[in-house]
Amino acid sequence: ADSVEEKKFCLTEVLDVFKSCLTENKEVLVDQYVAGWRGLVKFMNSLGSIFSFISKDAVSKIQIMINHRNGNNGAEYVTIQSMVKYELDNKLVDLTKSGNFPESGCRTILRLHRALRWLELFLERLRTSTEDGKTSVMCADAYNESLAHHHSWLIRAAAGMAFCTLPGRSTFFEVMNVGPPEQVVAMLGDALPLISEVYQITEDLYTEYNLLNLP
Ligand code: 1PW
Repeated sequence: ADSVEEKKFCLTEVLDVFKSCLTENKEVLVDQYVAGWRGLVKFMNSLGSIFSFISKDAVSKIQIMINHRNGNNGAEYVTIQSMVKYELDNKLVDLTKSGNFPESGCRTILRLHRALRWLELFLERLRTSTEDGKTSVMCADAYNESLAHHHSWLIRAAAGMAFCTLPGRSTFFEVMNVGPPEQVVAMLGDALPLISEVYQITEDLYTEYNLLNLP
């Protein structure tokens, strides 16, 4: 492992990566988006082995996107916007039924995009929670409001069990390794608008091209 890997985990850095996703003309950079997700996976893994089942799928989606970037057409995958255009122009996306392109960038990013909404809702609940707030409930509420709509009952059940194992608010804040609670709250207040902007831009793009229900 290199020194970056060994450095102690800090959620501020992860959220900073998401901040750097946006270009001047508000396009979303795939490398930064994927790097943000790598950080989140690291965070999830630090929450215990039951969360590694959740992060496993994120890891495989991250790998698919890295493969696209490293492939012959990697330059087409610099931003989510260029990716969407490229894959649609070249008919590289399963639009109505799955089968031909299980690893299209469009469907892969859509899965991460939906999960990002969960993260956004969860962090917003954490930010506005009181000292006696339960992280498991905040996490489950955020999930039920977003990602759960796209998951089978089996995954929903497993996710529900994972949430129950989340540590209490103060331990959870410690794992984030940002500093005292006031600092966590300030950091979240700082990072959330940017995450939400990245989410909204992707959402608008996918709406425009009618990609929100890709199989
Ligand atoms: C406490 C930190 C919270 C971070 C939230 C991010 C976690 C997102 C991963 C959820 C994955 C659950 C198990 C996998 C389910 C897949 O079937 C599903 N993938 C996602 C990312 O929702 C859909 O992908 P698929 O099966 O259509 O390829």
